[in-house]
Amino acid sequence: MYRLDSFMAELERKNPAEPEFIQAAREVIESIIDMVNDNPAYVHGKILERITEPDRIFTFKVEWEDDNGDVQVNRGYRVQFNNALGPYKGGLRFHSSVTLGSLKFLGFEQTFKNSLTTLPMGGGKGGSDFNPRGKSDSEILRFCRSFMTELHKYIGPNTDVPAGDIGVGAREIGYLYGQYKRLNDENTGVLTGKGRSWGGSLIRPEATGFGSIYFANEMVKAVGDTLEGKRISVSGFGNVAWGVAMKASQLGAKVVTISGPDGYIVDEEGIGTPEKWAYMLELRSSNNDVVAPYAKKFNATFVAGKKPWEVPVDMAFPCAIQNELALEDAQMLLDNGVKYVVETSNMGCTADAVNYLIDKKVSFAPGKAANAGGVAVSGLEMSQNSMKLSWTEAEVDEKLQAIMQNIHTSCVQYGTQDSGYINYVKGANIAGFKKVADAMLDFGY
Ligand code: 2IT
Repeated sequence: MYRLDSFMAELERKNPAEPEFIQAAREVIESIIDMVNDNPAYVHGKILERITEPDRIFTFKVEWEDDNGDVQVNRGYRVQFNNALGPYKGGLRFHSSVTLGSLKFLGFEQTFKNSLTTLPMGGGKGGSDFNPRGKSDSEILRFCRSFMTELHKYIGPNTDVPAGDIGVGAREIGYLYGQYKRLNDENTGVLTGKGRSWGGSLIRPEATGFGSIYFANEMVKAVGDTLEGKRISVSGFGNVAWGVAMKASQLGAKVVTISGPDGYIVDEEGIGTPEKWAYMLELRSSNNDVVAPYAKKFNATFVAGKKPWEVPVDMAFPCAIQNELALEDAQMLLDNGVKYVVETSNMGCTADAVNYLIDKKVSFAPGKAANAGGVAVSGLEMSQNSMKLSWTEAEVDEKLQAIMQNIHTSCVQYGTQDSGYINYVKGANIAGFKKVADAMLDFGY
């Protein structure tokens, strides 16, 4: 019989100074502990101890030369968290906030997210504390080459398949894949998010944002509502925010904000034209990490140094980074009438923000459900690479929609309360956990 407090105390003792990992683990374990305690095979099989321990972790030195000829040293990581359901799968994050603890939280979340997609993928995550901001293209190239020179020893198309995440987009995947090919002399699906002409899946760049809107579309339908005419705030301005802005607009909603480390933009006309979407990509590829220039270009408002959660909206989509939406932000959103919060970044909301929103019966989707479209299309890219064929954009999009609908159905199945309120956190955690845990028991120890 597990007790939450004593289990969490022991987990904290074993993983000191890793607050994000502990936060992610607590959220999952709170949701599943009653179900686990009702199942003697889980309790006897020590499933919680086993599922919170990564299979293995690699850390390595990444030496590279900057444009001044100075040698720089960063730390690289790959956390192979759990491969019960398939090869380790999950992105690489290049960001100054990267630590072992943050990648353990991401690898842990990824395990359940990947399970929710129903595709055969285990969970992993990697990256580096390398900060791409202000780096030249050749510095990025040299860093990626050095990173892969070490990483290639630990990955493979049937064992561990990394992809992009914050700071790792198509350009970085190109440089990483190029070095992998030099070292291994093979063309395989060892990375996803590849370029379209060399094995990439159509709509992989759009997939996380599109998937999140497809999920949101199911959320509104579940309560007899529609996306048509909804006012939406989005944080971030990268790949994910871009996909959300495009698909939301196509389905009749209006995205009125994006944000960066410098502050946020309010565009009352909506970020709804191809020109604006193209400009988001331009801002991102400049590597300056700012959104302020958008205001000048499109006659919008820039609010310096703040997050967009003070803007009144019907739906909020955190799309930047973990813990970007705190309790006071959730309170402000609700005071201004928010009906739905769709966490599209990984663990974008703090624990007390999530608890508050659920307590107030706001329809809240956790990242592992709402943002699973990205890794789902990665899974489809792996299938295409294995079969040596390529599906059309329409085929991939159709599969993505079906997967997001299916994840929503799983959340409803395991998360609907007697009152009819859908607790998506509980639903996603139970549905994601069960498949991984059952496979682990099938395998013995
Ligand atoms: O957080 C995520 O799901 C990702 N960064 C995508 C991972 C992947 O393997 O496509």
